[in-house]
Amino acid sequence: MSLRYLTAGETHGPQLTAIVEGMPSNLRIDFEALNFQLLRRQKGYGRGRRMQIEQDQADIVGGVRHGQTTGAPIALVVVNNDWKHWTKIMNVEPMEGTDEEKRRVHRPRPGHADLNGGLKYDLKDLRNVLERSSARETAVRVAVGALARQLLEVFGIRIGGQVLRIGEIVAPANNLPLDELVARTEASSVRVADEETEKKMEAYIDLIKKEGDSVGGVVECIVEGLPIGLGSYVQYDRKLDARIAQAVMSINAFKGVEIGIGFEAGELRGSQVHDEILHSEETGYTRASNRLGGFEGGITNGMPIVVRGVMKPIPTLYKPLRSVDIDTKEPFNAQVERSDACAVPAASVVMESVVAWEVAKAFLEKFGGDSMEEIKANYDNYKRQLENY
Ligand code: EPS
Repeated sequence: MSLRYLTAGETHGPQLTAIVEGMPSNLRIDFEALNFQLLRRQKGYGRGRRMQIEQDQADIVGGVRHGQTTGAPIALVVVNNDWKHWTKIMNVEPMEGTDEEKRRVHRPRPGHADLNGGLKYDLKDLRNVLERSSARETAVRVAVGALARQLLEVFGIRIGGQVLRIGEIVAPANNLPLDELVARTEASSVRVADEETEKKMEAYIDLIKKEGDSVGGVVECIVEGLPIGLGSYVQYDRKLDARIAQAVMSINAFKGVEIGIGFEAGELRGSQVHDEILHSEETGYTRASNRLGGFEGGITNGMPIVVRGVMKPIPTLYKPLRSVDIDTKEPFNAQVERSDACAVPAASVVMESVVAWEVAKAFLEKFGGDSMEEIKANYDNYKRQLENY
């Protein structure tokens, strides 16, 4: 059985829930490390008031006993503190009362799922759409990704990320070792490696906020320590780079993804793009560069995976945009709602998490077994096979 998960829950409902299936038995769970990932997602300059209400924590309510996985499905819960302000509006029981009391939403916000979702599911209260399409759901996806990270860490696979752009402000290119990149971005309010850029980004977010606007950006994720051979060219849905692209595009507000040099490959010559093959006794096969971001033929080539994603500006604006009321069909200017001016630093953590998940899934497809011991034996055996190739 391959690794899979589903999530449920609304942004102002009681909790977010995930069920993760296919994790092997005997993986030791580091609860502190799990919650550290949730804390990372909550930080970031430019978040709104909601993040002051929440103190996300993932509670495991199935599949783990005495600190270790049992092989059974793992159930994860992230409670919404804000729920206590919404118990009536979001109650699962029928609710008497006026539209005003129910806080019915009938004015779709451009850029959100509101209108499309209302039409598709025939929902006259757009709250039923926005509650589920909210990026709040990424809290539990980060918890799921944190489990994947813990599995990968056992095999020396490590993940980091950085913000490369927020609106007009671009971070200078760097080629930092992963440890240093992680240390620097962890210390940064906007998850950027360069302090001067951090200040510029903060000032830019302040400006955007003052103008009642929002801003997006570009984030990068790096995965190191991978064996050659995850994913496959033999079938379209086994290409790991394609699966990572799907996962990144599934993050709320993401509009594009690239691997390695990505779109730049369309501008360059073949001789400027491909990564030359080297070999030595100690390292085995390696590459002189990593422009293809760790993939050829949808298979890892042993170089770090480098993925970038672009997040559009959050569509909930203080600045009005034109829309149409679904009751009256009359135009109106979209109303003021609480919002984040910029959630790009948080999105960087979400991207690391969804990439971790896809890599862990491909890892278990290659080395799959029901227990960590079985997987380790398969992994060691494959390593020997590579050494003798
Ligand atoms: C979100 C709107 C805001 C964000 C929320 C995502 O929430 P609210 O509507 O309660 O102000 O804070 O993000 C989170 C709650 C989170 O945990 O990231 C949206 O509309 O997508």
